Amino acid sequence: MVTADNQQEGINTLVAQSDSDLTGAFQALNEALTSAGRILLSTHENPDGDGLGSLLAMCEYLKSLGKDCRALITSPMPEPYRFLDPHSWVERFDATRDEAWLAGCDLALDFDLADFRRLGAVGAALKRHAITLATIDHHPPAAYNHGEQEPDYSYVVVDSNAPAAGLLVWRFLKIYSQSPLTATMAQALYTALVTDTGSFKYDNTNVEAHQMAIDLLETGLRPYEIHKQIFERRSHTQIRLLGKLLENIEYSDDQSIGWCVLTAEHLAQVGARLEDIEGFSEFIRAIDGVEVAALITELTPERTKVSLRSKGRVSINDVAKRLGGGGHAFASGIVMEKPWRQVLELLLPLLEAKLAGHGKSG
Ligand SMILES: [Mn+2]
Repeated sequence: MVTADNQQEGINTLVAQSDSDLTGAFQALNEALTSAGRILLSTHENPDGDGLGSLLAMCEYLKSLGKDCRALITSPMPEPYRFLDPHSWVERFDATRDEAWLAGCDLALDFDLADFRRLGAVGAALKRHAITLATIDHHPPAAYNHGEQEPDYSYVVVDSNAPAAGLLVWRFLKIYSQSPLTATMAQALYTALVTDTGSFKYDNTNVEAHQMAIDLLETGLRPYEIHKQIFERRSHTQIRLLGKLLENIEYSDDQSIGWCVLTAEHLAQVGARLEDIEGFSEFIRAIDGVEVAALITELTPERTKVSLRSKGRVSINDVAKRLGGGGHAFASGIVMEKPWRQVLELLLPLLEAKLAGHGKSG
């Protein structure tokens, strides 16, 4: 159901709840984009294929409409996704250079965000200048961390059944774009889709994911060319880090929980960076008998990142939320301001309790 709260206080908020009828929300967003002159696009810190693919497809569309549109993110552009951005539209936000431009925006549209804090410096600047906010997302509302600092969104397009935010962008473009998808748009959207569905493997893969794939392939897109760019570019550093992971996987007594701690020292020993860890938590989940996988990464002595993955018997985003994070039912994350040992002590009992409540064997 689409509910419109736009009668209240002049706020035009449209929220779709757990189904895919986004007609009203899309329409409101389309009107906002059409009337805006200057539009900022962004996505979360450490952006992934979904955030960047969604953003770049929309960026190309808006530029084709003649909009003064820029893509500013709080993190550097990750190397594996540079091929999506032949014109280098994605820029790392630089307050000195960009704040004056940002202050003149009519609208800021973010993708795949879930938590406003994940906009980093871009979000802080948007708040300073009270820019009108819009989001296209597929995180379940329960995963949202509405801190006190969370600003009001004027346009909300959220469908938690969508396997990727990019699927919502694809739907939007199929309705409103007057021209067919270009090769670069199709490539960006396909990347969003394959990264968030684990190449059509994960539980979120549905009929529409495949319908979208058909539509994108009909533009002439070559899936393997994209697959190679994203999934077959493991660096030697990454393989050495994978070695560290394999040496350090631990299990609960019944082996239903598998976890690994990668410390700053492990990373330093092989010369790896944090982005080299991408995909490792799925690797632990793939082990026979493991129901829940946790990858604990030491960011600093006082800051720890946790990636949680579930095989589907139990959801883990409630555990993530209890510790201050969030995400999808079977793929969630947390960044905690604690040393990794403390994080592990808090996390493991919560996961054990979760699995105990669902029967550990069978
Ligand atoms: Mn996503």
